[in-house]
Amino acid sequence: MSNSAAVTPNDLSAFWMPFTANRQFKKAPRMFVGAKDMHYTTSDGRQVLDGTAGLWCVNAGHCRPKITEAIARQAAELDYAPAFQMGHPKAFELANQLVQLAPQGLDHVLFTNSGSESVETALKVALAYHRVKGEGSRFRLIGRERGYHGVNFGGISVGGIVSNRKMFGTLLTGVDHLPHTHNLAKNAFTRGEPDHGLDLADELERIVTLHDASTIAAVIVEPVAGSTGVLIPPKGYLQRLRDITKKHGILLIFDEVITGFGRLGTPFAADYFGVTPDIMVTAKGLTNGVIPMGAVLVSSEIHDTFMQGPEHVIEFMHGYTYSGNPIASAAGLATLETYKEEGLLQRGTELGPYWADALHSLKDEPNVIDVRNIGLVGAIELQPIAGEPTKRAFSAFVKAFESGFLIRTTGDIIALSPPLIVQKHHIDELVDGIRTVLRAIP
Ligand code: PXG
Repeated sequence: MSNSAAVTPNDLSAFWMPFTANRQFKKAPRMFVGAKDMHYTTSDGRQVLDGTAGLWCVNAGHCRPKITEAIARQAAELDYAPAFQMGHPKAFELANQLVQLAPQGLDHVLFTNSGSESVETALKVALAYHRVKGEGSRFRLIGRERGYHGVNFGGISVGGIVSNRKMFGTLLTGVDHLPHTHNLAKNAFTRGEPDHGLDLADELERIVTLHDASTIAAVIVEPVAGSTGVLIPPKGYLQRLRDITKKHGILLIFDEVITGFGRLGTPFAADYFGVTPDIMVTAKGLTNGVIPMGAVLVSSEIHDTFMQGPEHVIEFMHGYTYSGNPIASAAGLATLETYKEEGLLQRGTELGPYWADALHSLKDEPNVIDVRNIGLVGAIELQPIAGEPTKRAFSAFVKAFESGFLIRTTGDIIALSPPLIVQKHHIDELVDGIRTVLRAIP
């Protein structure tokens, strides 16, 4: 139906929207009714350039035929198969493809339905692994300030976003946090990895000394923190975390929900930084955001540790009704095929320098206090309005939407992560649009 009036619901009260200022939204709703490739169509018939790949997930662009057709075909052929004690071929095929794509050594896959569930799965694997190995004293989980690991209890416990944590009681016990690495005083306007802050990885040694390694199960970090505004790790930082965790028998978990599937110009951030974790958490780009699905990749050492005892006994007491759902698996396979056929996982490497130049041309625009970039991700940090944090960036978001392009804001930071099919002229359009917005807002 193309008549927008007919598809716009007139009562918005029933749907309590996620992570949304509900009352404000419902007074002036922003609705999408269609999408194709790099653009959304709004309910009033306007085209909006997608500067954020939806919510960092539509890496191949919107409504790609291979993916939509695979979903339709699968829905008609095998809609659902029980996930426990039964199988269907596409889940196995997708797991194999993921293992092929992932860094060497991550050889086994647990399927989930979201990034949040992938995080919970990874944390539970880590705790149970140590216990099965006879090291059940390793119960602590270490996250990082400004980390985002979804919204479930494990994820907000290891996460480092105060507003996502403070309302929810005691969370998980036995959690500690590394300091975040964001340092504008030393690193503002850096292209790629900043020079300062490697020593912050050594804080892990301090935490290990404080608690003793024998109590620590795992460290979880986003290789590049996305949600809190594109925080790029200092040079050598992730390798240092790898060295320290290995030394102490602590598992390293990379949350690649955003960085996975080509965001940095390599299949995973682990490839970009040349650092392989023990567990890798993914979702979003796995199915191009089209069908909810996540995947957790684990090392053979972890997997094989569980595969003992009587064979009729379930080795790991965990899973979801929709783990490896047939339609999600079909979407995942078609998505990986699209990435491969079009070379999308390498686009960030090819276009990276152009992207960086375009973003950094905003350096001298009003209120810009930092520009940072890596792969096809970027952030423009704005000076907050005194006494009204987040207001300036939110005005930019609304103004941008009205002007025909979608950006994402977090705090007073504009975050950008276009679909990987983005062309140079889209980048110019996006950056020029942001320039105009920055000049127009207070
Ligand atoms: N880990 C990371 C690193 C994420 O970025 C999750 C876990 C949770 O995924 P689910 O699928 O449960 O939402 C995420 C999600 C934003 C934004 O604008 C980021 C996310 C979700 C929505 C908005 O920064 N990341």
